[in-house]
Amino acid sequence: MNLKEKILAEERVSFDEALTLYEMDFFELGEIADTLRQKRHGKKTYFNINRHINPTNVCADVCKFCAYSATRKNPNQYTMTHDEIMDIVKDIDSRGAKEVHIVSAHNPNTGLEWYLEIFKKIKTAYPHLHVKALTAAEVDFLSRHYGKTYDEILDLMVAYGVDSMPGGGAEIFDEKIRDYICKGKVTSDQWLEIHRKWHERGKKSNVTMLFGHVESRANRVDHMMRIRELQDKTGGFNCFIPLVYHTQNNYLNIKEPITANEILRTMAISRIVLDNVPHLKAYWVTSTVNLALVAQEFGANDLDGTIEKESINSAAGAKSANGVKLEDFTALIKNSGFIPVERDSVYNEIKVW
Ligand code: V47
Repeated sequence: MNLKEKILAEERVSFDEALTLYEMDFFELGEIADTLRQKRHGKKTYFNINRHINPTNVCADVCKFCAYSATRKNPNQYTMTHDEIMDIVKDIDSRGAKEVHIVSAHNPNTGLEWYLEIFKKIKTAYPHLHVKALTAAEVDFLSRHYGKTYDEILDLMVAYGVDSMPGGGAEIFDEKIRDYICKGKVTSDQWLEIHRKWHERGKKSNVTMLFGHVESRANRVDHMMRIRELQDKTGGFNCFIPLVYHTQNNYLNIKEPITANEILRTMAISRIVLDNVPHLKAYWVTSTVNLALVAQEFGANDLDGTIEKESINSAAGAKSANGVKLEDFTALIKNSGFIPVERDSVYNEIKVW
């Protein structure tokens, strides 16, 4: 059996095999990933009506790739009050949002309650809204800063109403690359440990990979392998999200952005390697809407959502600051030959548009 036949027979690929997929004919690779996608999801492309809120950009950590943190190239510090956050939530709830995705920088000045109380306030006023909040990087920061164990922070998250964890902060698991791009932040083992513990609480999460900077193809495949290994044990990851690195306003100083060809290959390979993670998200914020639409034919079955406002990636040059209108989003998916299916945060289908 050659590698293509092996994948189509749904046999698992090794690290070396996954790496050789980067050398495969571009369209053949896309076709294999598309076949696997269609076996699981047909022509359905999932999205949700969501809003990202980034309540503070004041950060105790220093990641070279980040343009959002106020302590680096962005001198404009801000920290929202809970009332300001609740005003945003009120507005999006009135317009049909189902999920609020809350991720902050690592602000040492707010107190732990500022981070947690907001979830209780949202769940009390809007119990039907799904709160996706606190990356493993934030969990690690809060644990270090407030002298609590990961278990204690995760239990507090459950108690205060966090429904699921986003996949941010994973970056690239390879320790050497990680040391170079985000030294001092949550380590790879700690990131995976936090998600394992979250899954052990019966909760779901996502997992990202930041690529297109200084990492190699082997580093990407290694990242996927570590996810696959944990997923075999817990089954708690809903979705894998490869985030395309944006080059502006940060200290990595990458002159040549990654090519569309390499992005699509990486999407396709993640569909093949991550045979135990059901959903693959083409996060249009980092890939552009156009490429995300093409990625639907390279294994992706989820386009995130309307987002409305986004601060982290747009600070680094992504054209995502104001989201996409729902009518435009669904029309784009339809016109590209796929079926737009609105989902909730844990992939129950809400409406076929
Ligand atoms: O972890 C930071 C990335 C992430 C840059 O779980 C950058 O559903 C590109 O994790 N270029 C935050 N990316 C966003 C995130 C996310 C987004 C959408 C959905 C979900 C989910 C999670 O943004 C960070 C970091 O990897 N990031 N700087 C940059 N210059």
